[in-house]
Amino acid sequence: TSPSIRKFTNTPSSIRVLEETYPTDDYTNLTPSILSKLSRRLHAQKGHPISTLRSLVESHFPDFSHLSSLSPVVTPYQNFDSLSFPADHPGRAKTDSYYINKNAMLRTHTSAHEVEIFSRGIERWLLTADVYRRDEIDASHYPVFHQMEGAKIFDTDASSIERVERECQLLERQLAASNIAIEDVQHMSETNPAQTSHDMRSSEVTAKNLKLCLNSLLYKLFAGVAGATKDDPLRVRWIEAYFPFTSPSFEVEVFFRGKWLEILGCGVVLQSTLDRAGVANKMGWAFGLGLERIAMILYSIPDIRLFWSEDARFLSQFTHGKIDAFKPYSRYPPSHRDISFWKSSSDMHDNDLYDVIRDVAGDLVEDVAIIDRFTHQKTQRHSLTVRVIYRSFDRSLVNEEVNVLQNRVVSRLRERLGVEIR
Ligand code: FA5
Ligand code: MG
Repeated sequence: TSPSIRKFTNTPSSIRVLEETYPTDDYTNLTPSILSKLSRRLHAQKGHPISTLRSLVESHFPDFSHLSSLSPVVTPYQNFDSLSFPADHPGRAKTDSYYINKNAMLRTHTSAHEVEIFSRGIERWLLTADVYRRDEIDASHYPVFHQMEGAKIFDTDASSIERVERECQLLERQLAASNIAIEDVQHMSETNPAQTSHDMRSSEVTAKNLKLCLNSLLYKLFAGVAGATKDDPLRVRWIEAYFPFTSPSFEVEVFFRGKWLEILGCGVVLQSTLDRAGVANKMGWAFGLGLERIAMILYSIPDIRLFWSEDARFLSQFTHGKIDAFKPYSRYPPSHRDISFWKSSSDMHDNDLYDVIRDVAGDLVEDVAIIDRFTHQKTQRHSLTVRVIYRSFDRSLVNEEVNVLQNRVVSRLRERLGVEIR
């Protein structure tokens, strides 16, 4: 919680997370709504789209170790320092991540386990896990989601690199043109360089192998996507990216419902990560897939909240191992409510607002948009106008009920964030 929240709430002196008790401190910002998600493990729920997607990806990498039961509670060292995040990286802030206390947090990405897994001597692996981030509220963002990390490392001598190159040639031959159009980007560039400790050729071969392995997965996953044809193919593009723990780095985006949707990040593993894991003599690549984003495309699922539904009308549509387009059940009308308020201090973060709304309204909130912001000339106070859209998947919300939710949001914003309603 930001200092502004702490001032207005009484955090208990300890909290229980997955059967363990932790002391709280001024980092503690886990909310009940997030705590309730820790035991769900959608990736292990047979028949659930996230679990089927995981099986499909695992079957594409049969000679990799398949891991899926590492605890979501990690140290900031694992999540950030072991991956060379700088001390002032914004991801470390309490406004962006969920902390149990200063020394324990919920992982924000599966990369948090890279050093640990490489140091066990595993050279090719996939890890599926739930990850947690304080983020905006809309159809493709949810504070809990699932990632699948994949990594492969190998020896750096000439004959090992040649072997990786031969594998590239084989993969290139297998990748046939189809109803998917993939736009590539350079393996390396001035803004996306090889690491100083790598020679150019090894780095290029590693980046190329990474892209081919992922393209081959994308062809397999997306070949059957409804609507794509040879003449009007599904569009996929590679772009340059930046991560503190890879170089060169890339992201992949898919054109979905009129927008480019980012589905994965990846790159050549930073040598310092491998040094920390005690495998300094190897090099290789890693990727992190956003499973909900990919499943939304594959199953034609319009809203990320649906993955958390326990409604039989959602769950009964899926069979383990099969991808069938989701048949949306009747959409009920949305209701929106606006709130305008003065912030209690300038360090209140938008994510504090989103957490309070999520905590009150759960999955009945579909979207939160900040529609106006200004600073009062004389008093320098900050004002926000926020539009909250409520909608249930299961039933029509009556006005009365939306009013009750909205009143609860308003009083919670007062209590927890000290805002003054305008
Ligand atoms: C990462 O998390 C990196 N750890 C990925 C990586 C792994 C890079 C290994 C290099 C090497 P990023 O923050 O971009 O990167 O998230 C990865 C994917 O998770 C995104 O592409 C997106 O598909 C998904 N994602 C991110 N935020 C959300 C969210 N709030 N809700 C749903 N999916 C999300
Ligand atoms: Mg990204």
